[in-house]
Amino acid sequence: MPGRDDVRAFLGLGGNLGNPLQAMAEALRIVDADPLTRVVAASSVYLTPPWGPIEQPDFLNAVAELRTCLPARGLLELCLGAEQKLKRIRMQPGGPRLIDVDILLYDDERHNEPDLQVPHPRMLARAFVLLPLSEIAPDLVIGGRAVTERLDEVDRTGIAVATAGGDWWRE
Ligand code: PH2
Ligand code: MG
Repeated sequence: MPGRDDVRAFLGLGGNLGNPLQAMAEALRIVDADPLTRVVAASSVYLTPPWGPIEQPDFLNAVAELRTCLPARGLLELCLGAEQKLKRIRMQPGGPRLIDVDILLYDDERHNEPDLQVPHPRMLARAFVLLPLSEIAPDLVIGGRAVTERLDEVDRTGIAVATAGGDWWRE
Protein backbone atom coordinates (compact mmCIF):
# COMPACT_ATOMS: atom_id res chain seq x y z
CA MET A 1 0.00 0.00 0.00
CA PRO A 2 1.81 3.15 -1.15
CA GLY A 3 2.60 5.71 1.50
CA ARG A 4 2.02 3.39 4.39
CA ASP A 5 4.70 1.58 6.32
CA ASP A 6 4.30 -2.09 6.99
CA VAL A 7 2.41 -2.72 10.17
CA ARG A 8 3.70 -5.09 12.87
CA ALA A 9 1.05 -7.68 13.65
CA PHE A 10 0.93 -10.95 15.57
CA LEU A 11 -1.10 -14.09 14.92
CA GLY A 12 -1.94 -16.90 17.29
CA LEU A 13 -2.14 -20.39 15.78
CA GLY A 14 -3.53 -23.52 17.34
CA GLY A 15 -5.07 -26.90 16.70
CA ASN A 16 -5.82 -30.14 18.49
CA LEU A 17 -7.14 -32.61 15.96
CA GLY A 18 -5.49 -34.39 13.07
CA ASN A 19 -2.06 -32.98 12.30
CA PRO A 20 -2.07 -29.49 13.83
CA LEU A 21 1.64 -28.92 13.19
CA GLN A 22 1.13 -29.46 9.48
CA ALA A 23 -2.02 -27.30 9.47
CA MET A 24 -0.31 -24.46 11.36
CA ALA A 25 2.69 -24.63 9.01
CA GLU A 26 0.45 -24.56 5.95
CA ALA A 27 -1.53 -21.63 7.41
CA LEU A 28 1.66 -19.60 7.89
CA ARG A 29 2.82 -20.43 4.37
CA ILE A 30 -0.53 -19.19 2.99
CA VAL A 31 -0.23 -15.96 5.01
CA ASP A 32 3.39 -15.49 3.92
CA ALA A 33 2.43 -16.03 0.27
CA ASP A 34 0.14 -12.99 0.33
CA PRO A 35 1.95 -10.27 -1.66
CA LEU A 36 1.31 -7.64 1.05
CA THR A 37 2.21 -9.81 4.05
CA ARG A 38 5.26 -11.61 5.29
CA VAL A 39 6.05 -13.75 8.30
CA VAL A 40 9.15 -12.31 9.98
CA ALA A 41 9.30 -14.62 13.02
CA ALA A 42 7.60 -17.69 14.40
CA SER A 43 7.81 -19.01 17.95
CA SER A 44 8.58 -22.57 18.89
CA VAL A 45 5.55 -24.85 18.84
CA TYR A 46 4.18 -25.60 22.31
CA LEU A 47 2.09 -28.49 23.56
CA THR A 48 -0.54 -26.92 25.79
CA PRO A 49 -3.32 -28.25 28.02
CA PRO A 50 -6.80 -27.23 26.80
CA TRP A 51 -7.82 -23.88 28.22
CA GLY A 52 -11.47 -23.30 29.09
CA PRO A 53 -14.41 -25.40 30.23
CA ILE A 54 -14.49 -27.92 27.38
CA GLU A 55 -12.76 -31.25 27.88
CA GLN A 56 -10.68 -31.88 24.77
CA PRO A 57 -7.24 -33.08 23.64
CA ASP A 58 -4.10 -31.02 24.26
CA PHE A 59 -3.35 -28.33 21.69
CA LEU A 60 -0.34 -27.32 19.73
CA ASN A 61 0.06 -23.54 19.81
CA ALA A 62 2.45 -21.00 18.33
CA VAL A 63 2.62 -17.30 17.59
CA ALA A 64 3.90 -15.56 14.46
CA GLU A 65 5.03 -12.00 13.88
CA LEU A 66 4.09 -10.39 10.58
CA ARG A 67 4.67 -7.30 8.57
CA THR A 68 1.68 -6.42 6.47
CA CYS A 69 0.31 -3.61 4.35
CA LEU A 70 -3.18 -5.08 4.61
CA PRO A 71 -5.61 -3.26 6.87
CA ALA A 72 -6.74 -5.23 9.93
CA ARG A 73 -9.86 -6.44 8.17
CA GLY A 74 -7.84 -7.53 5.14
CA LEU A 75 -5.56 -9.50 7.44
CA LEU A 76 -8.62 -11.10 9.05
CA GLU A 77 -9.87 -12.16 5.62
CA LEU A 78 -6.46 -13.63 4.80
CA CYS A 79 -6.50 -15.65 8.06
CA LEU A 80 -10.08 -16.83 7.57
CA GLY A 81 -9.24 -17.79 3.99
CA ALA A 82 -6.30 -19.88 5.22
CA GLU A 83 -8.51 -21.59 7.83
CA GLN A 84 -11.20 -22.34 5.27
CA LYS A 85 -8.70 -23.73 2.81
CA LEU A 86 -7.19 -26.03 5.42
CA LYS A 87 -10.53 -27.19 6.76
CA ARG A 88 -11.67 -27.96 3.25
CA ILE A 89 -8.55 -29.89 2.41
CA ARG A 90 -9.02 -31.95 5.55
CA MET A 91 -12.65 -32.96 5.04
CA GLN A 92 -11.25 -36.33 3.98
CA PRO A 93 -12.15 -39.81 5.25
CA GLY A 94 -9.89 -39.30 8.29
CA GLY A 95 -12.43 -36.83 9.70
CA PRO A 96 -12.30 -33.16 10.56
CA ARG A 97 -9.07 -31.47 11.66
CA LEU A 98 -9.09 -28.16 13.35
CA ILE A 99 -6.99 -25.09 12.85
CA ASP A 100 -7.47 -21.74 14.49
CA VAL A 101 -5.73 -18.58 13.28
CA ASP A 102 -6.41 -15.50 15.40
CA ILE A 103 -5.18 -11.93 15.05
CA LEU A 104 -3.65 -11.11 18.44
CA LEU A 105 -2.31 -7.62 17.79
CA TYR A 106 -2.35 -5.25 14.83
CA ASP A 107 0.10 -2.47 15.58
CA ASP A 108 -1.56 -0.61 18.45
CA GLU A 109 -4.97 -0.49 16.78
CA ARG A 110 -8.10 -1.43 18.65
CA HIS A 111 -11.07 -3.03 16.90
CA ASN A 112 -14.26 -3.99 18.60
CA GLU A 113 -16.56 -5.55 16.05
CA PRO A 114 -18.31 -8.91 16.41
CA ASP A 115 -15.90 -10.67 14.05
CA LEU A 116 -12.80 -8.52 14.62
CA GLN A 117 -11.67 -7.89 18.18
CA VAL A 118 -8.11 -6.64 18.45
CA PRO A 119 -6.17 -6.95 20.70
CA HIS A 120 -7.53 -10.47 21.07
CA PRO A 121 -9.82 -10.15 24.10
CA ARG A 122 -8.58 -13.28 25.88
CA MET A 123 -4.90 -13.21 25.02
CA LEU A 124 -3.77 -11.72 28.33
CA ALA A 125 -5.30 -14.61 30.27
CA ARG A 126 -3.75 -17.33 28.14
CA ALA A 127 -0.28 -18.68 28.81
CA PHE A 128 -0.45 -20.56 25.49
CA VAL A 129 -0.41 -17.12 23.81
CA LEU A 130 1.83 -15.15 26.20
CA LEU A 131 4.61 -17.75 26.39
CA PRO A 132 5.22 -18.01 22.61
CA LEU A 133 4.69 -14.25 22.26
CA SER A 134 7.32 -13.44 24.88
CA GLU A 135 9.69 -15.86 23.13
CA ILE A 136 9.68 -13.90 19.86
CA ALA A 137 8.82 -10.38 21.10
CA PRO A 138 10.06 -9.93 24.66
CA ASP A 139 10.13 -6.16 24.01
CA LEU A 140 6.40 -6.04 23.38
CA VAL A 141 4.27 -3.81 25.59
CA ILE A 142 0.54 -4.57 25.69
CA GLY A 143 -1.76 -2.06 27.36
CA GLY A 144 1.18 -0.38 29.09
CA ARG A 145 2.77 -3.55 30.52
CA ALA A 146 5.49 -5.81 29.17
CA VAL A 147 4.45 -9.16 27.74
CA THR A 148 6.98 -10.86 30.04
CA GLU A 149 5.31 -9.26 33.06
CA ARG A 150 1.90 -10.39 31.80
CA LEU A 151 3.27 -13.91 31.44
CA ASP A 152 4.27 -13.95 35.11
CA GLU A 153 0.61 -13.50 36.04
CA VAL A 154 -0.87 -16.53 34.26
CA ASP A 155 -0.76 -20.24 34.97
CA ARG A 156 1.66 -21.97 32.60
CA THR A 157 1.37 -25.41 34.20
CA GLY A 158 1.67 -28.26 31.74
CA ILE A 159 3.00 -26.26 28.79
CA ALA A 160 5.98 -27.86 27.05
CA VAL A 161 7.98 -27.15 23.92
CA ALA A 162 6.97 -29.57 21.16
CA THR A 163 9.16 -28.23 18.32
CA ALA A 164 11.92 -25.80 19.29
CA GLY A 165 12.85 -22.87 17.07
CA GLY A 166 10.99 -20.84 14.49
CA ASP A 167 11.57 -22.72 11.24
CA TRP A 168 8.97 -25.47 11.59
CA TRP A 169 6.57 -23.81 9.17
CA ARG A 170 8.97 -23.54 6.24
CA GLU A 171 8.82 -26.23 3.59
N1 PH2 B 1 -8.19 -22.49 21.82
C1 PH2 B 1 -9.46 -22.43 22.21
C2 PH2 B 1 -9.91 -22.99 23.50
N2 PH2 B 1 -8.87 -23.55 24.30
N3 PH2 B 1 -6.65 -24.17 24.67
C3 PH2 B 1 -5.38 -24.22 24.24
N4 PH2 B 1 -4.44 -24.78 25.01
N5 PH2 B 1 -5.00 -23.70 23.03
C4 PH2 B 1 -5.90 -23.13 22.19
O1 PH2 B 1 -5.53 -22.67 21.09
C5 PH2 B 1 -7.25 -23.06 22.60
C6 PH2 B 1 -7.59 -23.60 23.87
C7 PH2 B 1 -10.48 -21.80 21.36
O2 PH2 B 1 -9.97 -21.01 20.37
MG1 MG C 1 -8.70 -19.20 19.18
